Amino acid sequence: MPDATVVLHQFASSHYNEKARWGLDWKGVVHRRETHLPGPHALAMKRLSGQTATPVLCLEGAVNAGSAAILDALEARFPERPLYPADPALRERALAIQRDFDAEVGVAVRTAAFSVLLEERDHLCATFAGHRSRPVQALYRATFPVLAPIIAKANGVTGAAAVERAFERTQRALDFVAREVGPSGYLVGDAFSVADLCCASLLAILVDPPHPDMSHPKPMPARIEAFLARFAQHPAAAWVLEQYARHRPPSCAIAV
Ligand SMILES: N[C@@H](CCC(=O)N[C@@H](CS)C(=O)NCC(=O)O)C(=O)O
Repeated sequence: MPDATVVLHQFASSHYNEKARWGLDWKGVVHRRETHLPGPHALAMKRLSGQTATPVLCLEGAVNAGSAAILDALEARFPERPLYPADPALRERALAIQRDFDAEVGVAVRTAAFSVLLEERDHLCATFAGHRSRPVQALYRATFPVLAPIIAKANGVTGAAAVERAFERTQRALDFVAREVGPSGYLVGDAFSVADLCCASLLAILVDPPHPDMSHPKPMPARIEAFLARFAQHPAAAWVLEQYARHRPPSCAIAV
């Protein structure tokens, strides 16, 4: 696949963006990544796609906004290594799981994670701006007193009750995965599908998988270690790590 025709506009780390990266890498699609800084990204995304959220995938002239739309476009254009089950009932089940996780779980996990990340601004800056030059990182870090309340609001960190609800929803999502994974080790049918990719991506921030696209910058502050420790013993955490070990390919992104 020629490189210049596939460009992923993304945030570093970021679990919805991880869904798109995993889809591209699963399909073996060579692509370029434009990594935006949260905050300054908004204008560029709005111009490109008419909305501000990442991920956005430019694929052979078409602009696809949102992780589910991106996986759908990839599945249509690159049917090899299918992510959608062939059986219509299984496919509907897999897509329904994706819809629920996209709508609720990704949002809740993000609120839970940001409630801690906002207390660790150097770590937050390293996570989202670590790929930038030192002066840009310093500038980004310097804007945090202004940006922090905006980031908090945008990520649902609006008070103790909201954060508690987010942790509860996160816990229920982990319980769902532990309950639903069948004897095959997969959520739907007996093969890796969009359901597994979606759930593993959106829960990855809870387990720090050893993949360069998602692992926390090291060393991790004690508060981040404590956040991860909350989930470490859950069977779904082991399942997420297993999906990464067995089904998360190395990046197909080309350096520019
Ligand atoms: N439902 C969307 C959610 C995307 C989303 O919430 N993206 C976040 C990063 S995790 C974002 O770009 N937020 C900034 C914004 O919306 O301007 C998807 O599945 O892609």
